[in-house]
Amino acid sequence: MARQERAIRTRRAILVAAAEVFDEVGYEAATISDVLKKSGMTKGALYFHFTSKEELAQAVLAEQVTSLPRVPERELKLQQSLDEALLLAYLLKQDTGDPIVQGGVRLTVDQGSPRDHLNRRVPMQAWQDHTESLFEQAKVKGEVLPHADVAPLAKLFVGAFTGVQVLSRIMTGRADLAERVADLYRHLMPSIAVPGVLVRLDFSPQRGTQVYEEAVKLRDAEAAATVGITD
Ligand code: XVR
Repeated sequence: MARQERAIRTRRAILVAAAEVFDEVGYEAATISDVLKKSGMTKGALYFHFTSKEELAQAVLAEQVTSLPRVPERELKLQQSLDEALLLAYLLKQDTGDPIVQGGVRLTVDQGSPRDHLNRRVPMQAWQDHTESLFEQAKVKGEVLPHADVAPLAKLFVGAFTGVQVLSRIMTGRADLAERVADLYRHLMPSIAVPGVLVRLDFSPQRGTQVYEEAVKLRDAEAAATVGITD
């Protein structure tokens, strides 16, 4: 058990270091030796977990969506979606952010070369599926206008989030990302939410910080509970 725990931590440390390197220099320029230097791990440890730079990048891409801590259940599913978007904006911020989310997003939006063999569809498909499922739950609960079709809407939201993220990154180093995301929801929600729900949604961009704290508390509580069961 202790050894397994150690292996998990080592893998994590390598992955975080790789994500940081990818975020700093991009996929092409990144090298395994940068990752070794940053992580402080040995070559043997790295190659035990990952056999190539490509495998490291694919792992960072895969964990992008799961790195987002779960937002506590909201009474309104559409608020939950907005809170997730604000949480993601928070995690993408330069100083407070999450390296896997940041590195993963850079790998996803950098066009790269077809020869790099990275499958950037993996995280995008996961975001689309996740968003669609949340919208579907909102629909079942009667929050969504009857004519609204949740599958194309989910694609629209993922695409729009990506767009404002790229723009905010270029223009302000993501300093205004939370505002841009709140704006996006403020403008799209009226064509999705039924009026009674629309008036109850809280679009304030500052929610991100508070949502982050709540999500981390929830994750820690769940982790403590799991340890309690297996010990
Ligand atoms: O799916 C997403 C949310 O449901 C809000 C719409 C966010 C999708 C983020 C996609 C990611 C990849 C590149 O962000 C990028 O800029 C949480």
